[in-house]
Amino acid sequence: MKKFLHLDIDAFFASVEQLDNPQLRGKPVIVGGRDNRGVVATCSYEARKFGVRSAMPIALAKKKCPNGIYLPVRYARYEEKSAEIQAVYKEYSPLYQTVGLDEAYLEVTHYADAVPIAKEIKRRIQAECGLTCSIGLSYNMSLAKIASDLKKPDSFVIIRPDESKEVLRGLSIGAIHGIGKKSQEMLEKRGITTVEQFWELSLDEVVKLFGKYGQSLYDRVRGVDNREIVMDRSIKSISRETTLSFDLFEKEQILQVAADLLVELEEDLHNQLPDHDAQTLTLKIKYSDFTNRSKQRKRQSQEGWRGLLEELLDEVDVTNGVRLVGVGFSAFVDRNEQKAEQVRYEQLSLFPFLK
Ligand code: TTP
Ligand code: MG
Repeated sequence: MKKFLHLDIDAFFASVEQLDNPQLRGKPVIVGGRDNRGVVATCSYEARKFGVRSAMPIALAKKKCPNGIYLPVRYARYEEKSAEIQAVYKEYSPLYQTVGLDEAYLEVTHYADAVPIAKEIKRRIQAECGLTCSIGLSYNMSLAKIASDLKKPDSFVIIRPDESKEVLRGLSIGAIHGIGKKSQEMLEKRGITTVEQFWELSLDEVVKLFGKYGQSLYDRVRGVDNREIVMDRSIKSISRETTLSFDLFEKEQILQVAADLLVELEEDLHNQLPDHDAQTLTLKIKYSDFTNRSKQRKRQSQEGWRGLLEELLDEVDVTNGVRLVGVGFSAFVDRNEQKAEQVRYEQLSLFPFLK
């Protein structure tokens, strides 16, 4: 039987704000939209007591919680924290799947006892990142997620095989991943609000209601989920650019700017995708007439980025003046996977000698 952890940071954006500004701790903090427009991205648990929720219009939140502290979203900061959190849990398993900025699944079957591992990850995220999280541990991904949600915030819940049926029986249907708001409303019209009521539907009925997702939902409400971890491939490219304070006409000067950006970009790559190498470099130029040009090339195995950057720049005309320079990386490859391939290949090529 496999083992999975699901980890979810508590009130993520709001917790980061409370971490960065101690005066906000213990207070109702609402992060989202500017002024009275827009919606709540999230809010601290203190604000949830007033009935404030994610996706609620800010204007309504202000009615429910007039003394709340309303803050704008600082996405770049949350990404930074997200990278810190990932760096911690990735140490524990090569099989992880990140979901958004603050959630992840980890397969931990290789540990004889995954309980101390879960506790250690939780403790380290608190100590090293300053954030609390909720962790669920179970024998499939769906149940691990249900477990992490069950006693949020700052919780650790295990659902063992002989417990899953009773846990599921007590849930409302919205707790099942894959049953969103619309599906909930549709089911409610049929008088179904709990998992226990959902159990009464036949497979045919569920497939009629949910089409191609029917089978997996039918299984999930019964604690069956055969999904495997899908390694994260969500970041397709990263880039850095800068608008110059005056137009540049000299390649040498433009190269200097681009080379400085390249150094920052390499740092970004290291922070955001610590286990990955980029294969492709892009150079982006915006001319003084605001037209854009970009050039992209794959790096030869051990060629330096700087040399490739010069090559790309050599191929663009700058005589009309350049107002913006950008560089980007794409086509990422996982270094560990490359190593694994190599090992596998070496083992294969050894094979004839073993015969
Ligand atoms: P969630 O994990 O759903 O929410 P949360 O971490 O704020 O609270 P908790 O897990 O304790 O219930 O989402 C993670 C972040 O994603 C959240 O901090 C803000 C953002 N988000 C939105 O921007 N809009 C939304 O509708 C939701 C649900 C989340
Ligand atoms: Mg969360």
